[in-house]
Amino acid sequence: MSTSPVPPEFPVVASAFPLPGRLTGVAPHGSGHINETYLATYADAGGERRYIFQKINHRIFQNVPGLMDNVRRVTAHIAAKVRAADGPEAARRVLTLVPARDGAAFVQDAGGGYWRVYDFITGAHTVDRVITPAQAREAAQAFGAFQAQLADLPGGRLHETIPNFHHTRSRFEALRKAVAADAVGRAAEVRAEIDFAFAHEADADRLLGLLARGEITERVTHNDTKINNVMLDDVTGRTVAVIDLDTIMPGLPLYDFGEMVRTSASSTLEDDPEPANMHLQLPLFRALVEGYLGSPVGRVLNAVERAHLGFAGQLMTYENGIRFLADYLQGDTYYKIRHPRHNLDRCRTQFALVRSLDAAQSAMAAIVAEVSGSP
Ligand code: ADP
Ligand code: GN1
Ligand code: MG
Repeated sequence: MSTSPVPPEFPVVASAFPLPGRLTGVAPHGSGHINETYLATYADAGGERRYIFQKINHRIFQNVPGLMDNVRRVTAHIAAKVRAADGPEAARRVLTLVPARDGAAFVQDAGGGYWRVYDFITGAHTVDRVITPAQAREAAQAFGAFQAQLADLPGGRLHETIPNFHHTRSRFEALRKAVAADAVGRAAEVRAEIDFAFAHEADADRLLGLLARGEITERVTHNDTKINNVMLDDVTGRTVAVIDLDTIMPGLPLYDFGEMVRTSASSTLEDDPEPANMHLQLPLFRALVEGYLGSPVGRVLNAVERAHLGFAGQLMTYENGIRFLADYLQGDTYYKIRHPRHNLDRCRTQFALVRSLDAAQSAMAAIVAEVSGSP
């Protein structure tokens, strides 16, 4: 899939939402791999207002009404909490859906595409890469606090917006199928990556085994805790809000922490074309552990979960690597790509990080023990 410019149906879609004033500009926004995100500006005599329009990728999210039901429940629940705690700041601390004119949380365009609108969170930004331990600590604290906010979400189990999303065994079987089918004739070229993936197969079952034996617990988790899914204040650098709520569903806290390690304790971007640039940065890992264990979630993690914080990083990095590899083998049908070898670059750089994480398991365990033991 490649990135698309603002589509021709945009004005009709925009007119379905009761936004004040006149649409004065719209442009693609952000660097997400799945949805199409646009920043739209409206103006009237009172000034300018900005909104985020998103066309939801419904080839990937096949139950959009269910997904939007999750988003509505989660945002309403968090909004009630931040209104109580944060007063006037509350509007920035959670995504706020703008209902369509008919009151629905989304609209469908003539081609069947699904669209939603959020208030633009002002005075904040996202980063694609963590540079300082302070940023890593902040992100981990934010995702930990976010998960704690959802611990008492009423209304029953959330929809699984992508079934088996972090079921690494299923991801592995999908790769095996993609290799066997070799739909676009790329398998020979990536033999080394396939061999690496197959050699690490046993890892796919480790957390699933702990879950099956009741040693770790399912909770409501974010499941996509990439650093660019947390908005940071332009002035203070502190967390404003956790965003990208499409994959919130039952999951494991270790998936959330592991995904943070992958994106926030690494030395370069996930798609760096030079895998040798990619390795674990232990000071950033330490900051993540401090932030996560210091957040309200730290109080609910058991000893088994703590003991697997480092492994979780390795597993999520492996999982992303095999997903990128499977997509490359299938002809790039899932992630947005900017060039033909993009998924292969991503895969190779993820596997470099898996190696680095594997080599650092005991160093990571020592850090977790040290941070857990400190007052
Ligand atoms: P994707 O699922 O494609 O990653 P996201 O929901 O994460 O989509 O949005 C992509 C980017 O758009 C984010 O990384 C962020 O920079 C920006 N963004 C999303 N929602 C908002 C918002 N309400 N206010 C300001 N920026 C936003
Ligand atoms: C996708 O939507 P985005 O860009 O935040 C993907 C994640 C991957 C990530 C890899 C729904 O996240 O699972 O970890 O790319 N989201 C989905 O960068 O598949
Ligand atoms: Mg995102």
